[in-house]
Amino acid sequence: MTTFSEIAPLLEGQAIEVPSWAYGNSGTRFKVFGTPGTPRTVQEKIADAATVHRFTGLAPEVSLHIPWDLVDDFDALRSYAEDLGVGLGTINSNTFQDDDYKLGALTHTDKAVRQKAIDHHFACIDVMNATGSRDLKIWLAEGTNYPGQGDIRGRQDRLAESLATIYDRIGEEQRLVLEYKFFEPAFYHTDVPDWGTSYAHVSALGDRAFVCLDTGHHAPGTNIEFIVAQLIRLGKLGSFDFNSRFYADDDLIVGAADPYQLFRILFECIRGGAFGPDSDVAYMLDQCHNIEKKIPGQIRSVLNVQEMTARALLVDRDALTQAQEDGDVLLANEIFMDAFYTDVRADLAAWREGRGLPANPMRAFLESGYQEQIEADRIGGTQAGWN
Ligand code: LRH
Ligand code: MN
Ligand code: MN
Repeated sequence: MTTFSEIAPLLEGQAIEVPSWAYGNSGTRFKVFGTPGTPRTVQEKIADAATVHRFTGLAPEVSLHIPWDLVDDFDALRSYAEDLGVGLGTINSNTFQDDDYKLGALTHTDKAVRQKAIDHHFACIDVMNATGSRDLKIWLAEGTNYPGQGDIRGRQDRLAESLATIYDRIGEEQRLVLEYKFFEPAFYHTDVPDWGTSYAHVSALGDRAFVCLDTGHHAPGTNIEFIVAQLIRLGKLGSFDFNSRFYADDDLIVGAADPYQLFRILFECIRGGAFGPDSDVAYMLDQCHNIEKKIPGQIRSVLNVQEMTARALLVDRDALTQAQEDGDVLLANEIFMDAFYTDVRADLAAWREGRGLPANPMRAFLESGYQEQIEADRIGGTQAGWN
């Protein structure tokens, strides 16, 4: 049996990147509820993200979405973030909120529209150069709603060409990560619906292109940890967008719907060498907090990832391998489940205290007065959100 003290050093340095948009208002197509204290500016979103890091020690980078987080001076934004103790992480492009992209962006039949979308990615790379970001994350809201509406094959060919043009522009130390999603907003076909399509494109691009796996972007019942294992095996797992879902792309708090699935995913990361200082995989959240307070929602999220990581590290891998090789089905499953059922919360609390962090980050935040302060200060102006 592996003990907590044996795995504790491996938790050191765990980093979960948080999305700027988690701090802004969001909602469904039915209603966006405003939350008191919601940031009005990118700077306020970063300040809130830095607060999550201050209380948990787990979230040293904030991911930006362009143009939601567009500012005049990204060098200044970087210094602002660094002064608050966080860095600027992945830059997410956005080709889903412009009328020109109604029928496609990187896949559009009109070369001028494709070039506009490519230019947007070039602008994102300029942002990355100023912020010091490593990853350009591309998610494409492209596809068709009706059979016959578009030439599926032609769209793939144009996509490959557009991606190659963008990839040519990224720097030696930078990476392109391509996210897939099986439906929505397109409902008949999506141009990058699954990991295989993303893998085909990033493999054609080169060594600095990888797949981004968003946990909410699969059909119900999909074995996501299998995809994780396969992508790690192929050397093409670039990043995660963590969230949880009951039905579709719900973007709920990671680990809320199915902590066991999160455990299984993290186990495959650990097993595959994609966890720890030698791994380049970016662990990011991609979530929205429609009805709950955003900062506590993010604190809960990063703690959920930490907790399931600790449990996944507790799997006695030697014993597991032995049981697997012996063909002992029930023992292998028992070893796996023993780790999953281990309550690590008290150990983690003590471990945090040993590092000068609050034993209970959620309670410490609620008692800190930060929420009351932002609710009092951030009155007026337009609240930032999914705009
Ligand atoms: C698409 C997505 C993608 C976007 C984010 C806001 O559903 O997961 O990562 O950038 O949501
Ligand atoms: Mn995502
Ligand atoms: Mn999504």
